Amino acid sequence: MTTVLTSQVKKLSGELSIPGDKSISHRSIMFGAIAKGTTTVSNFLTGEDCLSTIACFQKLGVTINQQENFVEIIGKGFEGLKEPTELLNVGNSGTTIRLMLGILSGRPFFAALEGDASIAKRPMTRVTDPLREMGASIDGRVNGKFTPISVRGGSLNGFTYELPMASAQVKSAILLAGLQASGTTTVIEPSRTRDHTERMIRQFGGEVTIDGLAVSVKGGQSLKATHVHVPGDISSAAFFLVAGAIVPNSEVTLRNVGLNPSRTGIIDVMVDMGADLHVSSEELEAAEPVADLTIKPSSLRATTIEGDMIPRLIDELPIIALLATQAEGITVIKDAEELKVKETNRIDTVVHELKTLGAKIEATDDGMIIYGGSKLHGGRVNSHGDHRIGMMLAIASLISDGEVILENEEAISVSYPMFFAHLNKLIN
Ligand code: SPQ
Repeated sequence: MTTVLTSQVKKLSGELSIPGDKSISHRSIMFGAIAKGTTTVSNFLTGEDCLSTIACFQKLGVTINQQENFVEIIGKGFEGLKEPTELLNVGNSGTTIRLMLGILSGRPFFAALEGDASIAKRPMTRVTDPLREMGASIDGRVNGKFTPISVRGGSLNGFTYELPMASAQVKSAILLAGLQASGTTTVIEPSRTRDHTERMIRQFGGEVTIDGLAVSVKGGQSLKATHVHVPGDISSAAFFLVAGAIVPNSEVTLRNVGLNPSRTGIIDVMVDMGADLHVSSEELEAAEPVADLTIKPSSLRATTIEGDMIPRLIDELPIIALLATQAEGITVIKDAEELKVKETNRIDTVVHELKTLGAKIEATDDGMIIYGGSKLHGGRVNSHGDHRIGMMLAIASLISDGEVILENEEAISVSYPMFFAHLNKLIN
């Protein structure tokens, strides 16, 4: 679908309650399914990716009742999962396929997984290689590199694995397999990535040991059902944080945003760039910390984003690139080659689409160089089927001085189905 975006906006004002975190919503279904008892989930994200996770577990024989953003999962433990009679379709969701491969590796049955055209291009050997090393039989296109992928699980051996890249999905897949393996499984990360899986193991009554960059689980643990309240997704809030920082005269408050330190790189970078960002009503004791965020425009300066910071804001880099077009000076993003294997090659799509709107931005091998102080103009842009690119372009349009037409707008519903409704609430 093609849509004409709102441009030349004079100000944004008001407050939003940010929808549930995508990463935590996926994991709440998965842990509910492998735990024993009835798990309830509130503020579940009803984005297409998380609905794919529900559909996959239903095909594995798990009873899941969903009513809007409240979900009930009747878990019967790992052993309650049944051989599916149909293909498991993960849609556009990398998290679903990679974490499910970890779960299915320990199950003594056959399952086959597929996804959409974007999933078919995303690398899977990062999970299939270590899971095979643990003992799972996995096959797939190009020797297990791409979907469709089949897995015949069984008994697994615990092991120690040094992650070649910073990836929470790979870490989580191995930990989920490790919970079913003999002995202890340890994952050593090159940089700390989001730790929602580790937190959820504890929330469901399991044990996980964290020693620096090493995360270990013992096999044979039994998880117990619980209630999960999903905090607002900071990756969704990021679009309105940047919008509030670059649209003149704005004041926007975002309620209940998840502030897990492994995800708050966007806040650190925005503050470093001079953003007028205020954190209030912090609740740090919950399984996942939350707070309200208020943002107003201010003069912004360029920055360099690299190293251990990258995994803490990997999904926010497209919208940070837009922010950097409005800062004074040259912003450099380095060490972010993982951007190339997301829903699109996000280095190429960000650079190409922002250039169409008049930004001065260059792609590098592992990131981007963004020249600040650009005036954006109208143009015809494309999400390329990537939700984060679509939302970044919708925010860019707000400060463009001509008409912006967005192609493939529907991709946005993967993570933020009410995105345009929320944006319009702030414009009016
Ligand atoms: O699920 P998917 O498609 O991989 O989603 C993305 C996103 O932009 O929403 C990445 F494209 O988020 C990933 C994130 O980049 C979600 C995630 C998780 O829930 O564990 C971890 C990150 O991926 P990775 O590969 O760095 O582990």
